[in-house]
Amino acid sequence: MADNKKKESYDASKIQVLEGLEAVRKRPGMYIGGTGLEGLHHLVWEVLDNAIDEAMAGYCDNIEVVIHQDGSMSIDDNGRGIPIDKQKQTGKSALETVLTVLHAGGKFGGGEYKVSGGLHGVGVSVVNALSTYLKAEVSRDGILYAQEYKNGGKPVSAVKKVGTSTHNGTKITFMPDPEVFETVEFNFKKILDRIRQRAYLNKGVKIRLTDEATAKTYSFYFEGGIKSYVAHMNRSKEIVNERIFYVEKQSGSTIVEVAVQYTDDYSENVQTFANNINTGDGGTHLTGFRTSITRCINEYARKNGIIKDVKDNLTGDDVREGLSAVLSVKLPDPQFEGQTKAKLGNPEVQNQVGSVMSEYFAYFLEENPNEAKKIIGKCLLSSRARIAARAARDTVIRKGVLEGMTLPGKLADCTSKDPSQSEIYIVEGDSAGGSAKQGRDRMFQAILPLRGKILNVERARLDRMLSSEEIKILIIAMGAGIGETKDIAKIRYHRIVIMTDADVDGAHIRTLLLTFYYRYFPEIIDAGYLYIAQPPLYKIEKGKQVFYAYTDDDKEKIIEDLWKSYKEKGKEVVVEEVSTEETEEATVSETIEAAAEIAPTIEDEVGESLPPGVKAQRYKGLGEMNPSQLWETTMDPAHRVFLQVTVDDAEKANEVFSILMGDVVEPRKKFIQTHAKNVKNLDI
Ligand code: 0RA
Repeated sequence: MADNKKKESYDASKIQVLEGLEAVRKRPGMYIGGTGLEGLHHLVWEVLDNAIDEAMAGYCDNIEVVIHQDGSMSIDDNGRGIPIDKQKQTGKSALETVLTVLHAGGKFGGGEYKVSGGLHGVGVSVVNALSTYLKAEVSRDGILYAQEYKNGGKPVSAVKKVGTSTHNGTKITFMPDPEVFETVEFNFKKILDRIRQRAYLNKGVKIRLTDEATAKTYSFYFEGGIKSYVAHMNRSKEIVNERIFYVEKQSGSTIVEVAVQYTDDYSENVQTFANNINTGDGGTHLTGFRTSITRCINEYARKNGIIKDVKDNLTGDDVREGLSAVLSVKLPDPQFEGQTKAKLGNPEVQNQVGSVMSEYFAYFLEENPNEAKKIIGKCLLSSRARIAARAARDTVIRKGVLEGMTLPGKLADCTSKDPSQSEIYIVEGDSAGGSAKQGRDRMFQAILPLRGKILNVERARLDRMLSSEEIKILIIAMGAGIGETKDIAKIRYHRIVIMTDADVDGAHIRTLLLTFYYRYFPEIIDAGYLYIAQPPLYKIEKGKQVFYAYTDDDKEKIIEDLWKSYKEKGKEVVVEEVSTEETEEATVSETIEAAAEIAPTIEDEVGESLPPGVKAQRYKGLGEMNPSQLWETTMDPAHRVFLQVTVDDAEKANEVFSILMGDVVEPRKKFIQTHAKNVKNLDI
């Protein structure tokens, strides 16, 4: 596309003509990734990012997004407005060309910092192709133009002058096609999250989202840009340097923007972006950033006599611990690499980011000696701890505690050696463990009873963690190693089931286990191997009939049905099977929220009036179930209800973990107060 590279003022002749829209309707997945919820929202991102492009080019500072009551969406910006002059190649207006011809964005190359890459940047014509209705309203030079489209991008008429306007801009209103999408219902939260992030990444741009149905409006505008983003990321953390390092500078044709703040975390949280696209797999910008921050810190420390010998230099790992940063680059022609196109490839960017960082982060350290001292103190602490941890781990590994593969005595293993068939139940307490061992199908179900509360690993390092007997046993039982010797391919079970009591202690143990997996075995969660068992809360008996209720609603329904049948005397009781679904999905964060909400309300009695002859019992713990009941209600694949643990929103989950498990007390209190309205006595 050599002729796309010309840099000239935009007019109709620059609009590129490549393909028609039928292709899009035939294979929507090729253009928007799929026709599910993600695909639907791609339409929103496409129009939104076009508006953001205008902002990046310096022409737009206000964007209004509205989810209309009728199911349509509109995105209104005060950019330049799509050109309306006639386009030579098509003989149509530029506006119509942009909306009906694939890739006819007109903003290719040309030195602009356009959002593009992956599935983005396919062009607004794709939105038109996949909508039953679309209306474009363009304000340019005091005139308001409009054109409408129907049935997948067919113009109803030519562009018309419909009025006057006081500013330039584009408003696109579209109604996604229900014949294309599995769902056409926009997700407010999803859009809100995207808008918030875009607002952080494009300082000075105001973006507003309104949901007409609920009359909710959120407005985002960050003067500080990614500096505010870092502050937001760290809002529930213990801060090392109060003053956030921030720089925005152009190097070559790349705009480099970085914000850095250290927290007392053990992990690193660096979010990287290229042209607003989250580069989750890093790339050249991240490499440049890491190299130069390590060099800056070492140089400053040496110059100020904090580090005397080269051999005492801080390593990249030392500098990364507790490092919280946002790195955003904007460049004219980003190259995205890797399977998911989430890695920036442009080689020149490494030195561009490196040179901006080296210069300005060095200034920052010079100008803020107290902050510099704190940052280096944190890095030195990490360094010392790492040396100690390595020594401790080496001894542990040398001793063969983990490698010896001698399975712990507490583990009642299954017969099957096929991981895809095997499950392990991590059970709270020895008595429940006993019931589970007797009730299980030993062919494919292994039982590991854990005693008491496992260590809170959020604050513990690997060495200390490995000194916890319960954790060690768990790691050995899973068979996938830990730390540098970790190999998920060696895992012995493809279903790891956390089975705890439905009370506060159970919730606490579950949260601790989830933290452990989240911190040390995220691969297990990603692979979908982690589950939470759902034992019933109530047992209701009438004569020989036994019903199990897994929720309070279940219980009420069962009792209601029993009353009904009692009143209709003589009739046999028929109550629908309670559990139908095999698995339900829950994110780690939701699961933890749920854990915080579980509390014993009625311990001993069920609190309902029961028909004569009916007995109801609340299970206080798994231990109260005999082996066959435990099998029937919780472990039998034919009846059980598992919650599969997934991290679909790692950042959010990370935050919830920090809030619930970290050192700072205030946000935890607030979290529990807002999320646990029904909790009567919570002892976290
Ligand atoms: C083509 C060329 C120009 C702007 C746009 C398209 C444009 C598209 C969208 C979609 C939503 N909002 C938008 N704003 C602008 C350049 C216009 C010029 O040079 O005047």
